[in-house]
Amino acid sequence: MLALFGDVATELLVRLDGDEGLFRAYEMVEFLAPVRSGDFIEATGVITRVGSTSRTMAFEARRVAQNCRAQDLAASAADALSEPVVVCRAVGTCVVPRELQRKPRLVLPALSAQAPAHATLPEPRPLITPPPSVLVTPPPRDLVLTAAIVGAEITRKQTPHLPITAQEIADEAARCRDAGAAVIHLHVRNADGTPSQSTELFRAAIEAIRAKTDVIVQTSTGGAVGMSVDERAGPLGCRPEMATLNCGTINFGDDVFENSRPLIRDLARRIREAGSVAELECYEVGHVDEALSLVAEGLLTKPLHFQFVLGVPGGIGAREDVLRFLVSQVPEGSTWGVAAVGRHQRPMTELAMSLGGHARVGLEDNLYLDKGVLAEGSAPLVARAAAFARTIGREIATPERARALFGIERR
Ligand code: KMH
Ligand code: ZN
Repeated sequence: MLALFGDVATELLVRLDGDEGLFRAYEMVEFLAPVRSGDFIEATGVITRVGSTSRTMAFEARRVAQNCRAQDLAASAADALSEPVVVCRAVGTCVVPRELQRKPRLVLPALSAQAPAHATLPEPRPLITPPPSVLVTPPPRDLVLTAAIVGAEITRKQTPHLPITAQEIADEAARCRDAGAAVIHLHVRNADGTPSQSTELFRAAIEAIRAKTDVIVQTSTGGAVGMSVDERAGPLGCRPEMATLNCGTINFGDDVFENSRPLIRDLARRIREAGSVAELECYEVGHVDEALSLVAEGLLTKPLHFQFVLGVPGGIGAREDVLRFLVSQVPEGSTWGVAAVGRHQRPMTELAMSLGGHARVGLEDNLYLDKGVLAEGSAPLVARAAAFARTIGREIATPERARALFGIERR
């Protein structure tokens, strides 16, 4: 496993610094599951911190296929696993002396730093055959990172890093912008921390953000479960650059997040009247069809921007086959991103970035940087996503570039 990680580290350093660098030390290595001969292991890595000469990296090795070991089958018979098994994780630090750091030239297109290791096949076979739309479209270079920094459901009890006041929200938005976010998905809170869709609270938060940074502010029209449509539409009074439009009802944990067809149409009209660009939140496959109905009815205009929200208990699962199918459903010329819940946030957003999509991270969807380690705000999650994006050759879009991609007029 460590030999694989060494190869991954070398590729990451070549991509970042144009130099192979040196591996200095592992700070942590966890062996999580046994590896046997005939297992097919895929190793990936991401740069999590860049010092003046040091580069810290997090690695993961997954078993993706294994030998059948059955007496009635050929010795070479192997099965692909429906879910990869994480067999090893590690964190290590490499060094590239200053004089060897140079701006790398991208010679060969490659999607990610990966070291496939197996004895019998020259190339790892994909577990699922990608639909043609995914295969033939080279990933766009620009990648928009959205930071969902407040949310409506998480509490200060769960994490002390949740911003509540307008100033705390603006500070966190600026930190996320510095880490690579172009869009802030915004909810606001009352002073006691409860969720609110008050126009005035949104205005205060947006003004505080504007005073500090140039991010696109995307206000929620989902609010919190149980809010009325008028309440949910509150932030549209601020004429935000962007606003979410939730495209269907789902079970949301033990609650029901109601988005009846009349309510969706009502909010779509209000978003259009506010001059905001809609981000289409889809928690189920049918929600994509609903968005397309809105286009047919003249309530939405292309280009469309979809956000696939994966892994909400009661909604569609956070799985590779699910994402590939959803992507195959969006019309040509659309953009799409992934927001995934809890432990799914990192792998599913990394998959989205590898497939050419955009990504949303942040405390609204996930509180943890690693198992049992609270993220100190959303900015570290953004920084990690940005580091991953760079390693696969994607360029982090500035807010200006994101405005151009989504057809937003600056306000
Ligand atoms: N709080 C969730 C029930 C959105 O912002 O548009 C809905 C939500 C979606 O967060
Ligand atoms: Zn939200």
